[in-house]
Amino acid sequence: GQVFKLEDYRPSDYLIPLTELSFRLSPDATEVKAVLTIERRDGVATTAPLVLDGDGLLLKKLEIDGTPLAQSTYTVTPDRLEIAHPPEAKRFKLTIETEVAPVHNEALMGLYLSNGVYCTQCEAEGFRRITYFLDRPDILSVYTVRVEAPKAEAPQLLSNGNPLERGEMADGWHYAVWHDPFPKPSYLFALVAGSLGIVNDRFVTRSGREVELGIYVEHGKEKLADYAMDALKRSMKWDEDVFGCEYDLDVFNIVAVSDFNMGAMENKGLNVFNDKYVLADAETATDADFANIEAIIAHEYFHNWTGNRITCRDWFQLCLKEGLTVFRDHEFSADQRSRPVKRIAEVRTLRAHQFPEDQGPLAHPVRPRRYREINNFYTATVYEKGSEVVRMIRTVLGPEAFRAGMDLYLKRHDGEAATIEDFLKAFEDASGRDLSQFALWYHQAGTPNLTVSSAYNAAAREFTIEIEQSVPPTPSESRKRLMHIPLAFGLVGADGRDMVYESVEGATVDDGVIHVRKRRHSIRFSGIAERPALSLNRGFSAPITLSVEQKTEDRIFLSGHDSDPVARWQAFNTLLTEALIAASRQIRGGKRPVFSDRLSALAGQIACDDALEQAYRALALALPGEADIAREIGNDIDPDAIFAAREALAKRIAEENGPSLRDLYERLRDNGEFSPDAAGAGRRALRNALLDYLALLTDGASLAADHFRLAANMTDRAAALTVLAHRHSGTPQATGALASFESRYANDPLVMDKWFLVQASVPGAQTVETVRRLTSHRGFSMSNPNRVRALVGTFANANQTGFHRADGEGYRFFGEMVLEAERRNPQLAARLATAMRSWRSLEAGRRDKARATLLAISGTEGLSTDLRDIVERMLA
Ligand code: B3K
Ligand code: ZN
Repeated sequence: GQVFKLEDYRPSDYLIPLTELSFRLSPDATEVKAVLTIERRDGVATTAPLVLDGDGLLLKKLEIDGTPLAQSTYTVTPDRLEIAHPPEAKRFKLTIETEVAPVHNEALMGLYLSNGVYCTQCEAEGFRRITYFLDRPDILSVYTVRVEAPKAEAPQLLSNGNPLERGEMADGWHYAVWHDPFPKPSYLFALVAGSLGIVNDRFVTRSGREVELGIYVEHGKEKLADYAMDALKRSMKWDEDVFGCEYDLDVFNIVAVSDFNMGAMENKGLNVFNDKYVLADAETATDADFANIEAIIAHEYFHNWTGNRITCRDWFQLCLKEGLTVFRDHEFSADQRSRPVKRIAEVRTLRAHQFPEDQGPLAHPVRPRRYREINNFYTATVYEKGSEVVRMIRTVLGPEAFRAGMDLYLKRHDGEAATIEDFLKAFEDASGRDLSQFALWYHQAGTPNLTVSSAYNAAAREFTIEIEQSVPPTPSESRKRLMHIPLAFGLVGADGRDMVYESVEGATVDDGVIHVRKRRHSIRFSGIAERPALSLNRGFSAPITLSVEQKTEDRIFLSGHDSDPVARWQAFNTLLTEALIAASRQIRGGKRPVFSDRLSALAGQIACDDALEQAYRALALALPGEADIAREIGNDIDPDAIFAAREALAKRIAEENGPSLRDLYERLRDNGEFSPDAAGAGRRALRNALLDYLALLTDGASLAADHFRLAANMTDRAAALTVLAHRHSGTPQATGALASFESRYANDPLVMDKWFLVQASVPGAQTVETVRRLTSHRGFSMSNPNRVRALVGTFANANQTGFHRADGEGYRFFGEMVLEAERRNPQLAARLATAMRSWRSLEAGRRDKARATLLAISGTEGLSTDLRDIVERMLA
């Protein structure tokens, strides 16, 4: 396939200042008429051909300035329209008529039907599946859109911008016209038409603009959109307060659809959402669902400035809008909920998704230089690491200079398609600082590692930290340059307070941050009265790995005393990880695992320490996941040994602390109204974390069964169901709970996804058969991405012992599913396939079997560019 390269970027010869579209909607023959005002760019020769992108299009009519084009003056294929000799005039009007079939569009890109609702998805290159166009993000155009449909089938007709006009037509049809005054790239175009329930509200911006808010959902689901609406209004207010960004149209609409390739899409004034991230109430959604809805509603709304008003020059700049907008939604959630708890959750997500990507065959820089299929670059690296890089800019510059840089960026590039260089320049100009070494975070792939040791010299009252940085090689980048790593730290004294030093040499240290810029730093602090415990990467100031020589004593101390909650959590998590790695080695060597008494005692203390936030305690009690442990081990992975080690430690913690955990569990019992806020969620998280341990003790199954039966909300019900299915699989309690859940929610596909998910993640060799059987369940469908991700995605990503079954059956089944998904929806299949990205770190037997599956996929004829790209990179 073709490789697109950053260095090949050049501006288009032609621009499209105005785009007028009209749609006559019908499931198998929608007529699309595009009237494009085309303008030759200054200095471009009149002989330059006009080449428009298409994808599977059928051309019905072509005119320039009202005159049909002679066959000999253009060439057309489904994927390309070339007009060899456009008019000599600087501006002309090109009219293109195409016909598309939404009902047959199973790739869910372009115009398609979801549950009878017409909707679009154009990012990254879906607009070319609607009409021929310069389908690239640096072509900004003002759109006017007319939509026509039978009124009975589609009472609601929506597009971007403000509503201009609507009216009746013959034969029961009607129309609506929308106008979006803000020039935008084609990937932000959207259209929705259908019969939907509406939730309305209003927001008045700080300068007094009255904005009509609308959330469109399936009829009967209106109540389930209340939380999303509330989150939207809070987002609008927060963006004004924190970033000075105000909304700019008279309406803001959100539509929830059930067939969607990702979470949601930020189309100007008309966000389209996967309904999973809109619909929620206590009965059907977990606390995690509520938190996701809040974050994604905010994320898409925040794109209005970071993405829409300022968009990307080309797709290599994707992190310009995504990394920045993730950073903004993280900050929003931190402000709405608990900042430390949010940050710990971010760290866990980054480690679980971005680290394995960065440390495996799919590694790429936050701003890639090459791609074969851009849809495969909506990755954890672009999004999550991209957000970490923005966070580090704030750490390096400080909050005031950061805000000044953001203001300058927004002002300077409003209405433009910008680059990462533009973004960094705004911060350099606003702060007077040089970010050239820092910029490597965008350009260089791989997770940097810092090796750290320290020594205390009592006589000299000096504390010395030795730091060495390295960046491991990644595909096509074997030699790495030295990075600028802002490492937040503290020297924790015996009283738990940070010690104050008199002077420091060996690196720039300011405001609790060591600026690591060289290969090696030897940093000496003077005036230190006693040996401190060293707290590193506080607040997770840099997305790196640390190899720290540190006494267990110090880690235990920091687990109880570090004033930085993230580092405190990290200290305990490191203790757990080290114990689990050692135990899995013992198990592999045929021995019984040994754990120290102090570790389980510490777990009990943290669980019961009422001075700590409940959500924090829940996070601390969650043992490192099997995949986390595998990543830390690095190679020759045996998932069964890791699983056994984790089970043994959980059991040990439960047994050592049984009565106190049980007592706390009782004290946390729910009594009163459900509230999805952080405090309520924290209490439930802690209680459910306790249940997970208590379920390992005698009568655990009946305790979990009671928890399930008495649950008054989905968080508790799903937690109990998981404990029963995972820890007491096959017992009457587990079987009964699964059956009762199924009958209660049989008609609610989003809740049934949880039922699929729970069963797909049951540890052990037999789950592959369960999952295979569930693919024939009447609630399952290979053409709905949420269903596929809940069942097949969960099996591959969240079931280490099932997926990595020693005989390779997990991989074989998965390979079949990927190919099955691929026939309809290449994007979904490619994303699914990335679950195999860490195959090389497995022990030899599994590695060979995983490889055989990847080879079988790559040997399949007629593979999509999407899947081929992923599989070939994984095999390279
Ligand atoms: N910008 C979209 C993602 C589009 C993915 C295209 N394959 C959602 C978001 O990041 O907000
Ligand atoms: Zn985004």
